[in-house]
Amino acid sequence: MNMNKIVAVLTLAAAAGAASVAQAHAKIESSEPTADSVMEGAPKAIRLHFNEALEPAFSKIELFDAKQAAVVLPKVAVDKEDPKTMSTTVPVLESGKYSVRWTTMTHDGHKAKGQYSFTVK
Ligand SMILES: [Cu+2]
Repeated sequence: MNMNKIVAVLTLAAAAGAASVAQAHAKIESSEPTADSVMEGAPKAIRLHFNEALEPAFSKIELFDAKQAAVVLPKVAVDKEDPKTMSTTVPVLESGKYSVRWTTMTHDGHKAKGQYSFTVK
């Protein structure tokens, strides 16, 4: 390998490294219910939209009421047509403040988690 080739390979490696850092983790882009929203009626589902495709086996949505008691939810599903979205249905919720906690993993093996709240009037 001559010197020019080595420089070219190193430049490519650096570019690849920069690209993987730039899209390092799944970021939540939007959600239903939206963060900090006050809803007139209880939501029937929680849907979370991300910037990258999600691994269903490592994706989870938990819901807690104002007393931090867990609301039992069905297993989360990643949309077949939109693998950047995961969702679950929710039982009928009484009025109050709820917090959503989510964890997920993208196809590159990076895990991400977050939480937000919404209020049912
Ligand atoms: Cu990543």
